[in-house]
Amino acid sequence: MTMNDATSYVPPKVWTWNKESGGKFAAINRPVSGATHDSALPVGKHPLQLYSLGTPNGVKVTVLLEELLELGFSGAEYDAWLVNISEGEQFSSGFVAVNPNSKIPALLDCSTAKPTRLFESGSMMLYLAEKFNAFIPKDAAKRAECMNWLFWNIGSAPFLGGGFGHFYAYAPEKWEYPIDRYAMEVKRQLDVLDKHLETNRFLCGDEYSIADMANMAWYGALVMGKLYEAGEFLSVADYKQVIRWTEEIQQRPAVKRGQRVNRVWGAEHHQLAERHDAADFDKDPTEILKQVMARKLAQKKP
Ligand SMILES: N[C@@H](CCC(=O)N[C@@H](CS)C(=O)NCC(=O)O)C(=O)O
Repeated sequence: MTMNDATSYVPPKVWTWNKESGGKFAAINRPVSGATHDSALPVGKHPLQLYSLGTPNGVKVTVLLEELLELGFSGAEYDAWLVNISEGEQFSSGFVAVNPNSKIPALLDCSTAKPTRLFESGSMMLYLAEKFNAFIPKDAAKRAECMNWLFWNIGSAPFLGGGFGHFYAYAPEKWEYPIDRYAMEVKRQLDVLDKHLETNRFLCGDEYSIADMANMAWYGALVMGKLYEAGEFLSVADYKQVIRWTEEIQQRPAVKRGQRVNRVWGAEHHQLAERHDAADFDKDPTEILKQVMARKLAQKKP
């Protein structure tokens, strides 16, 4: 049966895992959690150890870390280790100990008496913003608004990524029903942002905050045509305020740097497989990727 016979599919009484679902991530999808293999995570010299990949959820955190460093917080120095999710590296015993949910990003704060583990990008952003008291409004009403837009992002982006992106770009076939359903929802979300940004420079007024960083990683990338090659399909040019907001934030040096970290696809000068030092941004990205791959290969050898 091809999936376009979907109308003839009758779900069994009890779902069982008897075949791969197909599509880009089928080989790593499992209906159970936990580690698939024993492997410790590498630990570098900095207070913060990030295990991630340059997807929108990863970029939220690397942009925030680069913004904190730009403000001069040396406690935000970090090692960003590459986690190759299509190779199943998020299922190593070391990774699962930091994030039992096996998804990037995962973060360890080694500056606390006992290292503090963090999973979920929103949790990390709030933790870091509170730790350094930066990029989060001090005024209670504005802070509440910042939380509104941060949590809006955590709730909404899965419809963009797991819903629209999955069916438009990654599913083994194109099906009209899910593409229609999620295109409608994503356009509605863009409209929510667009209307709010008509009267607000940033998501919580004049203050650039973690709410902007979280949403930029998803909706900014989308309107720049950098997600799922869906700019034209979703008529992103219609969302003029989202574009105005994106263009302003994209000028920030920390945003430019943060978007490169743990990115191993696209134009070479936009990549940086791992970041262990501020000077890494000036190094040859191909050379860094080669070194990272060689280390991973050596680790796998018995
Ligand atoms: N709600 C999570 C979502 C994280 C997430 O979905 N990460 C994806 C990459 S963007 C992942 O690691 N996928 C690997 C997998 O599903 O096995 C967060 O915001 O941190």
